[in-house]
Amino acid sequence: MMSTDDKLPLNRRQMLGTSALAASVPALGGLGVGGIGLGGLIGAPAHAQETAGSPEVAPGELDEYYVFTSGGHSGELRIHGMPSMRELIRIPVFNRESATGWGQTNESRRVLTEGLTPETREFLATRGGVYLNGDLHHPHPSQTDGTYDGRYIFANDKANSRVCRVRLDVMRCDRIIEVPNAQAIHGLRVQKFPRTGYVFANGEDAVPQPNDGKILDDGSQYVAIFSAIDGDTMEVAWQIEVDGNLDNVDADYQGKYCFSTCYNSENGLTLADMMANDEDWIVIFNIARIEAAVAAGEAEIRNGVPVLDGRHGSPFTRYVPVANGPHGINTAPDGNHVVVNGKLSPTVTVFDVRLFDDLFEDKIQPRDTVVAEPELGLGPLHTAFDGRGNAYTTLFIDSQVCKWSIDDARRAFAGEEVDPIRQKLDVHYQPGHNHSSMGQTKEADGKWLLSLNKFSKDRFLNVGPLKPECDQLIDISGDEMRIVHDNPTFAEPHDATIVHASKINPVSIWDRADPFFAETVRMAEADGIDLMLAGDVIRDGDKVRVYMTSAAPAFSLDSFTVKQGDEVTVVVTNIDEVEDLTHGFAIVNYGVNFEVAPQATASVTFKADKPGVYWYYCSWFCHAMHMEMKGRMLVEPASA
Ligand code: CUK
Ligand code: CUA
Repeated sequence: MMSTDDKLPLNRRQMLGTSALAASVPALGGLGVGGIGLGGLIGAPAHAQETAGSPEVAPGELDEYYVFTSGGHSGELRIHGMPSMRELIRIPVFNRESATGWGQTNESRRVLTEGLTPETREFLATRGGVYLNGDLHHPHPSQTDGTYDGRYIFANDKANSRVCRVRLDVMRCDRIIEVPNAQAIHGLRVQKFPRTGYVFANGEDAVPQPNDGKILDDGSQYVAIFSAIDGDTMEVAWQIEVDGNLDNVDADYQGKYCFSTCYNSENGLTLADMMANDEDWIVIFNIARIEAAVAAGEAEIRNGVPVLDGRHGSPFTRYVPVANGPHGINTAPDGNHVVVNGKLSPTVTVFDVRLFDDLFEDKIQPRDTVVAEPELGLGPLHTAFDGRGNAYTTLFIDSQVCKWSIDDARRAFAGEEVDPIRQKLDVHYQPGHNHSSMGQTKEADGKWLLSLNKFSKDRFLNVGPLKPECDQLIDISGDEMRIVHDNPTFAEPHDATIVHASKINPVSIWDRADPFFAETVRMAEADGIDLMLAGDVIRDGDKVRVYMTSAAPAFSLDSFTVKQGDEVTVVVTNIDEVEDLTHGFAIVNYGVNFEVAPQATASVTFKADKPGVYWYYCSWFCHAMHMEMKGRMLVEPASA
């Protein structure tokens, strides 16, 4: 195998060594625990108890924060309570989910299919009609004036180039769009000011444009696409072509700029090529200039979306060189500083957004916007903030979190003799993202830090070769960081958002007028059915619509009869009005199951191609007579 070391400048090899990067994953069990000494800063004393933070939430007590955690390649979104770190619920999004019927009910399939391109729908026609996988990395709630407004949470799907929106009132995904032209939507953040507004989404991988069959084995002919999606309409507002690729993204607090990291400025098609150059860059997008050009009709319409050219020399973008292979990019709650995490470089690069106006007016050079570049340790991936001027950067290779002062980093950069590093804390092991409470808003409160570690190794009972990840809760309220809790998580939280509970106000019972099942209500109305009183079977050729209610502990139909070969739609309306009284509807040996929460309607459509007697039953335990909450689907043979 060809060595990538040959292509790297000597200083990079020394700082990190690509071989060290490759070797780090299997070898780091010991390395992470002991740390590799840097000035005695490593490891907070385990006994440090000066600060107030305790993860204990007594039985019956509620957590102070919601944590919206990505499910990675599980495709779902999860909610934990903080500080207990109890997992509260899972919200299916890009995955197929058995308990709720996500991906099976007509209501969820509408969400999963209506935002797909015609080509993708055709592609999926022989594959069950919906994607069965997704890779959700970056869940970010909508903001107004720099803080959470409780409306929505948005997230990306890297695996199938989609962006979703989850309603925070019912905690359900109501819209998924496929982003055309771009491939592998990875970095995602929202516009903070004046509101969301835009959802910014990075197409990580460059492809031929249009990607219609030409292979072009020269990566320099591939183009990556940055997208701004309107969070209200979930339509792509505009796209912009960039040089290189796009990894992570963040936005400013002024509503003027957003910015992405690029780790493949080489447009390489192999690992060696992607790491070839000494430097990559961040690209800064000028939102006002882009909007003006789109409004003036200067964009090319490609697959229904206005696309501008933002490659080098464009008025819409500026490229600022940073060390090879940057990853996370994080705006500080002070509203001015943006931290770019070096990954392959032991440094982070700090930008001051107040200099971006001058940059776009060509009054200063790109690197003049850099105001600090502290060396923190090996493998900086992501940075969080406490609102008191400190930053917390994960060091993947060192298995540490490094706490440092932004102000001191600036002073050191300006030539003063000052060490910006405050503390290094061992985490277990190999942290990716980390998050502070309210830290991605101007209301950062500096209480908690969550380190999302990629490896758990020895921290939990051995469950076989496939191990959980390890999320660690760190008290940052005092001068010293202190780990107070470990919890395992299934594949694979990349990112999380920690929101004070006061910002989120979900309902407990569905509104009958909710748009989520409005289409099904319209279908019933066309059949002359009142869903709250239903117990009907409507035949329409070989289509049969079965309407029933559920009220603990009975469905309104004890049985219904269809013919083999019929296309059957079963519509269940939960008329119970009691909080938490969810019913389910499962048909044995027919592969059907879904959930119907209080006052909701849910439906499923299938072909009754097996004759015989099939019991249906309530699958969500609802009553002392829950076992008896059932009935029979009678499928008469076609020959009868
Ligand atoms: S990326 Cu996973 S550790 Cu997808 Cu936000 Cu950095
Ligand atoms: Cu209804 Cu169980």
